[in-house]
Amino acid sequence: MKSIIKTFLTLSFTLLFSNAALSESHVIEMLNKSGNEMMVYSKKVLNVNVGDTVVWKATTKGHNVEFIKNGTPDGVAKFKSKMNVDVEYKFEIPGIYAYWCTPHKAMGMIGFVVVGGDKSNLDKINALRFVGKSKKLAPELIGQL
Ligand SMILES: [Cu+2]
Repeated sequence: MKSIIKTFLTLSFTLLFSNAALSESHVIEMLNKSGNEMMVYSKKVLNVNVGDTVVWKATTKGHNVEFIKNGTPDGVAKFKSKMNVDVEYKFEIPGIYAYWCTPHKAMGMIGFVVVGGDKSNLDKINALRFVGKSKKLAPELIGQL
């Protein structure tokens, strides 16, 4: 009986930890200022695994997260968070996700998440139209994907 319990516990722990290793949580801060940059996400390019969650923290107010139209893999629903609050998103579909902060999209507040190392929608990402300061920044970031 004792050995059965021991086996059960060992198995439970193994499952628990392998699960934790499979799906991670990543944090990106939404900031008014970082070094000498204004209006930025703390990580502009992030690679995650399928099933991982990203939490965008409203470290400073006045920001949000909006997936750019045609800037996500096929089958991903429209996503636009409320202003001023922490927001999280679980990435289930592989591919490149391009997003921006709605009020600061022309100030370079853009970001990219690559899910599962899948860059099959890179052509669509390259075809996106960015505005203002983001016009120059976007190709630089896309080059890092
Ligand atoms: Cu913003």
